[in-house]
Amino acid sequence: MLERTFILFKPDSIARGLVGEILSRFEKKSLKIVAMKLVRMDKNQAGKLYSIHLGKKFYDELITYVTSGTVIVMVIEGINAIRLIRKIIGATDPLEAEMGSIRGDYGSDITYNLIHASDSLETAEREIKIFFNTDNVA
Ligand code: 3AN
Repeated sequence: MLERTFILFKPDSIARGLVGEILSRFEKKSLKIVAMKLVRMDKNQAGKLYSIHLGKKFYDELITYVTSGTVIVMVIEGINAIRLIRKIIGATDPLEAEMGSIRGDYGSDITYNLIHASDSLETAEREIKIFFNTDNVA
């Protein structure tokens, strides 16, 4: 099924100059960028994005981190895009992520893990709306 998913390049992927490398892996799998922008997230947006983690012990560190610098948000489209991108990215914890995945190859810390991708169609719809006016997404 043709799906759209929400992707966020976290501050460490930008600081480390890994955006092009990561994006090219998506493009080589025939995934298409349909919307993209640079954002400095505020606490309100970060709180909405990570609302399911509210109250967990890593929550404050996660919010501080994702609001610490510029991020890139995008909508990516492709066949089975949600599962495909989660596979390309690898497990949340870089120690668990398979070599060959983005976090397996470049990640070293569970908080500073480079990139976020939606885990379901419902989540993607909710997350896209936090950052994009969906009337303007091609
Ligand atoms: P993913 O980004 O793989 O979808 P989520 O949505 O479960 O993972 O977690 C969101 C973010 O919260 C992760 N990318 C990571 O930065 C952070 N996180 C998740 N679990 C932990 C944990 N046990 N310790 C520290 N940070 C965590």
